[in-house]
Amino acid sequence: MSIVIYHLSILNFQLSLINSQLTMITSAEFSISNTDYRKCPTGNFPEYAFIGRSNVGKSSLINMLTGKRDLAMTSGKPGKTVLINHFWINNAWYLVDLPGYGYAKISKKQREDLKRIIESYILMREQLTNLFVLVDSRHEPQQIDLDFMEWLGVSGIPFSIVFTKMDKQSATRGNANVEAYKEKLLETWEELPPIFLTSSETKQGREELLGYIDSLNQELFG
Ligand SMILES: Nc1nc2c(ncn2[C@@H]2O[C@H](COP(=O)(O)OP(=O)(O)OP(=O)(O)O)[C@@H](O)[C@H]2O)c(=O)[nH]1
Ligand SMILES: [Mg+2]
Repeated sequence: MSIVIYHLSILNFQLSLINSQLTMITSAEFSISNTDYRKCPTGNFPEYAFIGRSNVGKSSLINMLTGKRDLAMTSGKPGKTVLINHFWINNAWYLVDLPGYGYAKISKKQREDLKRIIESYILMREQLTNLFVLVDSRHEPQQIDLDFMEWLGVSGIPFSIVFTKMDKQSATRGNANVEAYKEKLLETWEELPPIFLTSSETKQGREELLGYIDSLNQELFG
């Protein structure tokens, strides 16, 4: 009996090793910054892009996922990322840091330029496999995010929702906010997209997000 249990636990250990290897990031390098999706990297590699309001934590999340503190540029001030930034992961796929939307303190022209850059990338970039829409877990649903997700739905863009900054409040409060958000979404959506709860400070959600990307890669590569 004890031998069987011993063997089972070895098997379990090996399985968990395979699992953690699958979701491991072995290399992450900055590739290129662009304002035009047509100048983004060539080749048919899957891309996973991060979008959301300015300052929500897109660049920090990319650094947390890759384990590289300074890979994507972050800032306490909103409006830091103004280009489409590609990061080459495991010599096989890209993470893409996009500019934020909804930042009020820029000119109308700058806002329109950013909107055009973001929208054309999302609508036209064939390699875009999944878009992660980030929302701050501390706030009530914001109309600008709900409208953006509505636009994604109408445009047929596959997306997931990532709640950020979970460390900035108690787990009870954070989970309650996420539940309230889901209820709000269900007023207009028949089904909820995949949802992830994250913190770039505590690395909460890292395994889940990487595991999800991995499962989509597996679907593509077999
Ligand atoms: N406590 C905490 N702070 C975070 C987290 N994620 C981001 N921040 C902070 O939030 C601020 C904005 O983070 P960024 O990653 O630059 O946000 P962004 O969405 O890329 O912003 P833009 O590029 O301006 O659109 C920075 O001061 C980060 O340190 C988190 O999970 N927890
Ligand atoms: Mg940024």
